Amino acid sequence: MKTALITGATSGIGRETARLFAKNHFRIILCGRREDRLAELQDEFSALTKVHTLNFDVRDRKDVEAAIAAIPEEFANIDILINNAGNAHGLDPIQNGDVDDWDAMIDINVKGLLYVSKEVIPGMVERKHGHIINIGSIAGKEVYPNGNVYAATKHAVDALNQGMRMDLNQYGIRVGAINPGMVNTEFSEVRFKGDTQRAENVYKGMEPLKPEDIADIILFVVTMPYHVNIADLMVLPTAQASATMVNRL
Ligand code: NDP
Ligand code: 8X3
Repeated sequence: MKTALITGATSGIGRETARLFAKNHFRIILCGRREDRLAELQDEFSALTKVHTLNFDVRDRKDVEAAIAAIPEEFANIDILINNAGNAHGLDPIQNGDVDDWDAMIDINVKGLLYVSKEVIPGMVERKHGHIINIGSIAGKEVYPNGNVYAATKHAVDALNQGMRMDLNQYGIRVGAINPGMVNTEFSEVRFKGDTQRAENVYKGMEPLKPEDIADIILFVVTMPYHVNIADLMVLPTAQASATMVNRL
């Protein structure tokens, strides 16, 4: 039974990946800040597999260290790390950007990913075995107007994905990124700070990806034979051709 640690498992892509992993009998460690949701998911998935939950904010380095260090023995040998926790905060021209939003995105999407990786990688190195999947974005491949800092964080994820793959190559660890386009999750609600109307408009007149679509791809990636590493994958809704080109009805 493989063990997978999924950050951002309380919503969207992370939650659907957790659900699919549970159905496929992976042992899962679910991380997030919303404790009530973690408890619900633990209840739901425990009927299917072994589940452990970790409640921490990826921005808090000490909490990340303590939570991962305290993982029970049964879950301690992590085979798969899904670096998924992340969000956009705001969509503003650089001259109007909110510095708190910038801090949040840099601290969560980049530093948080590093803090978690730093705690999980040594075990993989020791075992000479492991698989890290970094959830990037189309925004890690191209920049779009007002996407400035979010795109910078996802470009950083793209760079870290390449760097991790190089540094961990000698230990036989697989590292790859999945870079989605528009996925209908809580992402836009978070970006627009709870403005549900504005969030819904993002997907108006087009069919976005569902988080289940990305979960299916993650399952495919992690179940390929070990000599196969899907290093970098971009996944778009059919209606989306680039970050800014979307075919709307
Ligand atoms: P959601 O908002 O639905 O989920 C985000 C997840 O990240 C939640 O589980 C949330 O949990 C967790 N999270 C956010 N901030 C923190 C934090 N400070 N500490 C710990 N966990 C945190 O969005 P998605 O599922 O869409 O996003 C998942 C990933 O996919 C992100 O990295 C995003 O950038 C990327 N992505 C999304 C796309 C989209 O269109 N939806 C497209 C391309 C990439 P909690 O709040 O409980 O802590
Ligand atoms: C999320 C997709 O286009 O808002 O990463 O950047 S987008």
